[in-house]
Amino acid sequence: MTDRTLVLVKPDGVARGLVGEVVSRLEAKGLRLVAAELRTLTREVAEEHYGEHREKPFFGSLVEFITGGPLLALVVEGPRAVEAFRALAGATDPVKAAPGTIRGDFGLEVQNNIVHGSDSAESAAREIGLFFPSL
Ligand code: DAT
Ligand code: MG
Repeated sequence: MTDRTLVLVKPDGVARGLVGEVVSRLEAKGLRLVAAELRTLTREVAEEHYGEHREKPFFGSLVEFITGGPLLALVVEGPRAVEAFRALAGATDPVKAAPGTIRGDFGLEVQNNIVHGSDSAESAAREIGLFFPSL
């Protein structure tokens, strides 16, 4: 069974030149690119994407950050793609993320944690629909 997940190389990752590193790691793992687009999110799309965090104290800052520059949106597929990419990304807090993961190797701050990966099949379907409605 082939699953799909939404991956974002967030604005910090794009600005730091980590696009190649992220794509190379997920391709090396065996995940396959289905769609890719560099774009700057509108506030509306950002608030929708992070809707589950609307009541959190960091929500305003998170929306500013994610709309603050171009990001790379990817749809990738493969067996257990959601779980596979979350494992490559590492824990949300890059200081706690294991070395060898993307966040563990390249990040220091919770907000600026380089990548997003959908956290469940349901989230993946919702997020892919938001970013790539034609898929
Ligand atoms: P993840 O991106 O690992 O799925 P999440 O869904 O809990 O994590 O949070 C979404 C993003 O919000 C996360 O990538 C970084 C930011 N974030 C989470 N917790 C935070 C906190 N305590 N302070 C600041 N930013 C936070
Ligand atoms: Mg999440």
